[in-house]
Amino acid sequence: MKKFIKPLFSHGSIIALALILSCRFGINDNTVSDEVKVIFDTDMGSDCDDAGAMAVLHKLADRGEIEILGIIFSSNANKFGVGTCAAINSYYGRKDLPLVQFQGNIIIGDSRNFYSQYIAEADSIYGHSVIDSTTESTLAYKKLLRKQTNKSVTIITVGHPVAH
Ligand SMILES: [Ca+2]
Repeated sequence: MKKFIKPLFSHGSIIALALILSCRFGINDNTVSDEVKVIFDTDMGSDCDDAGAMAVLHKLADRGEIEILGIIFSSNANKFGVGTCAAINSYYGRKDLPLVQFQGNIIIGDSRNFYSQYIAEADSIYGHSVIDSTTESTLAYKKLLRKQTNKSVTIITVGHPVAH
């Protein structure tokens, strides 16, 4: 019988970490920049890479290296992805972080659900209130960006930003 070994990190999580680190250090030099303001775009739900990337994001915020302005759930194929984002935000003490979702008429993303429903519905454990639906993202994106100065926000995506 063949035994398959799954890689520790998926392509998505490696790309997300690279993007986060490039924000932290800048692409062309090794100098540490000031706190980076981040909007995180994710299609949380079908794979674990988005959860890993979000955990890294929250830890960087805990260290004061980034400020998370908001989380965009850019998929509508797995309705529990947004609740998983809410649970992770709550777990890391950011229950009130803006969290919005794509609500377009076309289906975007991966509908597989390996863990997201369990986590999204575990509101009694994590203390979050969003389970499978929240505010539409397009207007929220604009609202988040309007509050910031030009070129001051980094959008990190491991989701489907073209949906907006
Ligand atoms: Ca993803």
